[in-house]
Amino acid sequence: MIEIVCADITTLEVDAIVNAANTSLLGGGGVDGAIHAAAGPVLLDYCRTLDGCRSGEAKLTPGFDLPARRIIHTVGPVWKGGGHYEAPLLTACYRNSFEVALHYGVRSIAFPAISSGVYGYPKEQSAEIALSVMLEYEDRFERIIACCFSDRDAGLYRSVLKSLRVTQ
Ligand code: AR6
Repeated sequence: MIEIVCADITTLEVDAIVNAANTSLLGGGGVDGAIHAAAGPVLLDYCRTLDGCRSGEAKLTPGFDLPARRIIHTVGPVWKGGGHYEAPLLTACYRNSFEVALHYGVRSIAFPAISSGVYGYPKEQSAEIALSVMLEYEDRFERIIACCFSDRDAGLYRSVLKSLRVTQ
């Protein structure tokens, strides 16, 4: 079951939230900054032990002070015009996050719109990738939440999901 919500992902009570991190895993701005601020400084200490994360891969930490039990950190591609493996890398972010989640028994998971902020991925194309992979995994989770950060983004997600379901 895929739910599209407009919310601050740090407030969601789910088994795991996904972080749109960078390769250092040592924090940053955007959703990454919000997650580190809400989880507390012990998250940074834990992340220092992980030796970073490559683009497309995913690593798990506890949620610490968050309502979510766990955080799955993934690193989206920086948009460079579309000819630099951005689409397969973004697809890998969602797939690898789901695979890590399944491995740890996660039943409810929330994703931000990975790469669609500072990393500049065009919003509609990133929504198509996000929702296509969510549809692949829909039957294996109780809740999959696409957590948008504006009503406009949530509207885009709703229309993309509708068209993907029609063509399925
Ligand atoms: N809850 C949900 N979504 C959010 C929140 C939030 N609290 N805050 C922002 N968003 P971005 P990226 C949305 O830039 O493009 C960091 O510095 C935002 O509106 O956070 O993958 C990292 O350290 C956008 O739709 O991530 C990296 O260096 C989406 O989250 C870099 O940014 C992603 O925007 C990663 O860039």
